Amino acid sequence: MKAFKFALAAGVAATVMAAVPASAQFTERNIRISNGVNEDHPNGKGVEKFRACLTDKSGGKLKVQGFWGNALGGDLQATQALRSGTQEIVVTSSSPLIGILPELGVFDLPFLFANEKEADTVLDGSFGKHIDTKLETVGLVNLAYWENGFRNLTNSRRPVEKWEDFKGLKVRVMQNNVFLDTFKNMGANAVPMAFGEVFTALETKAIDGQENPFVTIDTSKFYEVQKYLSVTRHAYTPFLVLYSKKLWDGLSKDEQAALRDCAVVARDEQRKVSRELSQASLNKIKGEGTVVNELNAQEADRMREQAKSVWEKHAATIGPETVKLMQAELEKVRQK
Ligand code: 2Q2
Repeated sequence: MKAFKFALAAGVAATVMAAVPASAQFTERNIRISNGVNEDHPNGKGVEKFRACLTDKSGGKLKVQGFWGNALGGDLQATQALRSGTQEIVVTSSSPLIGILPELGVFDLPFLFANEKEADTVLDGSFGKHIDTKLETVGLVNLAYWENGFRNLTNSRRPVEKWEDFKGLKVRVMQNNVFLDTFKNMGANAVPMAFGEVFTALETKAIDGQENPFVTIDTSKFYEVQKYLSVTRHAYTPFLVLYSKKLWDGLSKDEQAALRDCAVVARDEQRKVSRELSQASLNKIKGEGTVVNELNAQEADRMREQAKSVWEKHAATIGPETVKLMQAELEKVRQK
């Protein structure tokens, strides 16, 4: 009986391990993923999928540990930890990293993408690869582009229905010159600030407003300290899923392949959840008493016109070649 039980247990183990070829090289590793957002953000589901996929591919050798709400430091700080090789992964907006790689500023250009399809096609195609190659030169391996989402303005003072309504509003922006100028250009008093400080700054009225996608306004509870939400969709800044190049170079080919594949499997899940939650988050924010306004088509056009000078001003710093390549890719998507 004992022998039978043993054989059974060994059989089960053999079935579990069958997915991983005997020749595959995996070492026991603990992979830390830093997030600025909270775990109920779609990134939570993304990290869950990433973990399950890696368990599968590595026979349980690659273990994933998620950290939430800036527990391992803000986006920039965590990214620097990757560059010095003391931390494995950060899921970060591209925007706070333009000091490290100016080309990333292309994603901050106001009204760049019109919809999710444009964003997905450009990010998952050759333009995304163009940026990935540049990221490697600064010590960062981008595994995939996840969704942050279209950004919308919230504030505690008044509904913003046309660009003149920005006048005098003290709005937190990411630590990024393109955003700083976009909001200054609208007449706002733009204040660059790390994400982790935003809730308290809104609560204490040190600032009037901020801008983020619905899911972040929901999961970071900004609606609790904001009265108005204007659906401006003024930018779509992607999330990068970055791995420390220093640590990456010490991984086996099998480990690298598993990490890349799983970040993409997780991306599809993360985007799906993000898009589903977006509407639910908006409903929740409304239900909590936030006054929501859409922009009418004419005012949206005027805002886009007003933002054009920001493109002109920043093309040189971002790199004219990168801006042109982005425009060419967008034209291709729009012709389809
Ligand atoms: O407004 C922001 O700073 C956000 O979009 C954050 O960059 C983003 O949510 C990250 O902190 C993600 O972990």
